[in-house]
This record gives sequence, structure tokens and C-alpha cells, in this order.
Amino acid sequence: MSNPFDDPMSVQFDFETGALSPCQKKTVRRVSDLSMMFYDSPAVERAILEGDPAVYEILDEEFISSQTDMVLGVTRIFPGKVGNEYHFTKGHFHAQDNQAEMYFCTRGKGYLLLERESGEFQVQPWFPGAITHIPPGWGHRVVNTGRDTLIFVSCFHLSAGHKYEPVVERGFASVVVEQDGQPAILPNPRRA
Ligand code: S6P
Ligand code: ZN
Repeated sequence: MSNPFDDPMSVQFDFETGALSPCQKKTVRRVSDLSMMFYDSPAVERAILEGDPAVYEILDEEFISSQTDMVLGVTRIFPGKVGNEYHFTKGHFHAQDNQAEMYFCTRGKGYLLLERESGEFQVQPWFPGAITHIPPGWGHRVVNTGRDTLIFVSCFHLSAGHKYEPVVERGFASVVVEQDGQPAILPNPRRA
């Protein structure tokens, strides 16, 4: 039987809303799904009691051909904070540590945090038009510091997988918080 993904295929991406059409899978992550990630635990408890708001959602479309397994993902991080820490993606390494990824910011503003398990760390300011190649071995998290939804498109192999444990255990080297009305990049208190 022929595989429909062996033929070229286009999908539509809406720069305004981040909608992807068609879209096979939608995942919503709420504060309760990220409870180990924000450093201010009492603020996490309060946010959950006050309605457990959505922090971000992921729209995925998989292109599983007979020879490869590319995925196009759209992530929409809603504006907001837990305590004084801005909303972010959970962040992960790839389970297959030889797998890279492309990230393309299309709306909003914030930072891309990148960290190797050896501890090497980078913060890239992120804005529409920034396209980042994430080489193998670099964990990645996006932080939304703006008042608008931050939208980005990712492209990766499904077989790359996700490894969340190092981030759950110790977070990234820095946290991005609001200080005097401005974003500030500070050392992660969980690493003190
Ligand atoms: C997958 C890729 C993205 C993220 C998404 C949510 O390799 O990096 O599609 O899965 O941005 O982030 P997270 O950290 O919750 O998986
Ligand atoms: Zn990834």
C-alpha cells in the first residue's frame, strides 16, 4: 500500500493566530503540568487553586513517510507569570542525543534558553524572524516575556523523542523573572 507522506504535501500556518491546518494533535500544558518547573512553589499552588490556567499549547502535524519521520510543531505560549517568573515551555533534551531541531519565532517576544548537560548555557533574545538551529545535545526552553502570545514553529524528527528528567530535576541555569517591570535573567535559585 502506498504511503501518502511519500508525496509532497503542504499545510497552512496562520501567522496571526498560529493555527495549523490540518493539525493531527493538540496538547495543552497548564500550571499543574509544570508544577515542578516554576521556582516559586507557593505561587504555583495559588495559580492551580485559582483555576489552573493554560501556560501554552502545542499543535503537531506528523509527516511519517516510508523513509523519514518529520514533525512540524507550533507552540503558543500565553502571556503571564507564576509569581514573578514568566510563562515558559517545560523544556527538554532530545532522547536521541544526536538529534537537532529548528525553531522559528513568528510572533511575540522573549528568550530561548539553551543548555548542555555539561552545564554550558546560552540565552538568546527571541523575536519574530529569529530562526535558531538547536544542535544535538542542547536542552531548549522558550520564555514569553511579552504581553502578547509568543508563537514559534519547530521542525524535528519524531524519533528524536523528549527527555524531560534533567529539567525536572534542576531546571535551567537561569530563570527569567519580572523585576521593576522589566524582564531580568537571574541565576536559578534551585541550583543555589
Ligand atoms: C519538540 C519541540 C517542540 C516542543 C514544544 C513544547 O522537540 O522542541 O515541539 O515539544 O515547544 O515544549 P516542551 O518542552 O513542553 O516539549
Ligand atoms: Zn525539542
